[in-house]
Amino acid sequence: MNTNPSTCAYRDGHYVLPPLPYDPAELEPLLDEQTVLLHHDKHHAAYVAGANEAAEHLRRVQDGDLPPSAAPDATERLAFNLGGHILHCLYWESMTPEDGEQPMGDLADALNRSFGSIEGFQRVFRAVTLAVQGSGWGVLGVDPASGLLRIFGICRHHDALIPGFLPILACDVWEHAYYLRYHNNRAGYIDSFLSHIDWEHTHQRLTAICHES
Ligand code: MN3
Repeated sequence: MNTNPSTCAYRDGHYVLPPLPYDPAELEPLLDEQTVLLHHDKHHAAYVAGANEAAEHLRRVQDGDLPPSAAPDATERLAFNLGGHILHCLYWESMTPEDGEQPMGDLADALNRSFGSIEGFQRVFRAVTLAVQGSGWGVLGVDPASGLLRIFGICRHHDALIPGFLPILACDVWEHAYYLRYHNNRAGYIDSFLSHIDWEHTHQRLTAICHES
């Protein structure tokens, strides 16, 4: 599997919807098949289409086919839809049908260094993700200044991110991600997500970032 969602998300001049890395029914009991299929085939696909449309509008501004006044709106739509596309690529790769996988090696060391313990990571991730107002994400990634792992709550797909932050794990807390199964119990969904994290691929993403820098 490609460990860098940003490279699996664009091909031949267009953003593309990658296939799910597992059979959608396999994520039971974390998520039901209907939720996964709707989420991937409708919601994620719509962000891909929206990112391509916004990028095309920006090309038309460059070429003089659209007035310069169209650029700010197209840029905002690109940020929203491209943020959604990249985070959804990461989301699918953040989960595994396996239950109770544990972080190992360098990733376990980084979590311990950054949060004191795996339990410390879980405590902060749960609290931050639960508190995201409205639609958004809980994201774990690398702080480019300190090299420590940090957790941020992101509103929508692109608000409240620091420059240079490199996400390696993402939990979607838009209601479309969990409402069919968990209804208003976001905390129950987050706890289930925490026990189905694909730590092996998260480790590969961290390794890829560390080797690039
Ligand atoms: Mn979503």
